[in-house]
Amino acid sequence: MNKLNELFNPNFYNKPIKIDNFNKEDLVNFFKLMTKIRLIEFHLADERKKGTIGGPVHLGIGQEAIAMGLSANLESSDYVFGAHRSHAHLLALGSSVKGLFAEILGKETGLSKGMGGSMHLSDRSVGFVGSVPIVAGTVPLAVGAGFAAKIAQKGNLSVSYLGDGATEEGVVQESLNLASLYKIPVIFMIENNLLSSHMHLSERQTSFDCSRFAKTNSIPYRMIDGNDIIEVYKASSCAVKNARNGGGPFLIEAITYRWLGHVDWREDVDVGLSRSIKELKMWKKRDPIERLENSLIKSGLWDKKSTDNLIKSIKDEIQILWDEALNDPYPEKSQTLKRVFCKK
Ligand SMILES: Cc1ncc(C[n+]2csc(CCOP(=O)(O)OP(=O)(O)O)c2C)c(N)n1
Repeated sequence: MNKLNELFNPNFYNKPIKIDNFNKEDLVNFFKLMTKIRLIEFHLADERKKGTIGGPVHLGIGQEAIAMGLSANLESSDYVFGAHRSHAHLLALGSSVKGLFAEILGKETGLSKGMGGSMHLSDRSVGFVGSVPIVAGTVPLAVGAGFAAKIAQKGNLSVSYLGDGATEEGVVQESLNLASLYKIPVIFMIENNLLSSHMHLSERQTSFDCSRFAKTNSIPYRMIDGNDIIEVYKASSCAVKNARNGGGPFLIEAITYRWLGHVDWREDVDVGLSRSIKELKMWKKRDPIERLENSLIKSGLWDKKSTDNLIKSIKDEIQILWDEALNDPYPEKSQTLKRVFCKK
């Protein structure tokens, strides 16, 4: 079996990851933040199920290593663009958990002042320009921001997170072409989780490999196991150096799998042709967080008791911030005209 096929096979890449020669303190911090992001998303899943959250939430549980590994290489002066499933993209940059909670609840104290909900997030203080639900809608915006960064010559770059489904939009091909032609410092991070809503990649494309679009546009690329934080970190570091040194765009295709279905708390194992509970269970063995935890424990840097304590303290913090957000006020209705409708 070649590497490409292996990467899509849930039976491979489930062992502890290789952490030798990597900064141990960073690894523990990665583990802590990824665990926090996951618990936050599980909390949101529960609250959505209970009905406390009114709007839809698209959760990326299982994909945490991608945002973590890339964000650890970025500066707050960079321009990061997400999509409809962007809680991790935002949180891995160090954004406010309370701000996210309040936004999802539609509160005045939310990151977008309660006007956006889960799919319209923005926090410029950490470099997160924004996310929108229109699939691939942010890809050309990231290219534009990268172009502006190139002209400004301050060494900044932009990031475009997109899914395998988004690569089916024509605007992605136009964006790749333009980025390559003008050597724009933009990193295209494809989170290839094999699914677009409920449809498997094999029903939508002639190949599993989305990085072929980089090849046809002469863009350097890496195709990696997206559930291995070290692989993501290294590929991202290479892409970031390339962009900051004037090398232009870089595409990373990170193979992963989401544990929950397209939207909200359900697993969607009973819909779609290719997602079964059996397949989901196999992919869970490739859990990016557990694989890192096992490596840390094996190296004597961590132990199970510390994980238990960590989970408890994160859950307590989540509850406090959630309760605070629940008690915050809703924006005045009149604010919609000021904040959503733009009149010149
Ligand atoms: C232009 C557009 N077409 C269709 C949709 C409906 N839609 C929302 S998410 C989604 C699937 C996107 O799949 P992918 O890019 O692989 O990301 P994933 O959801 O797997 O993270 C679709 C088709 C949309 N929001 N925008």
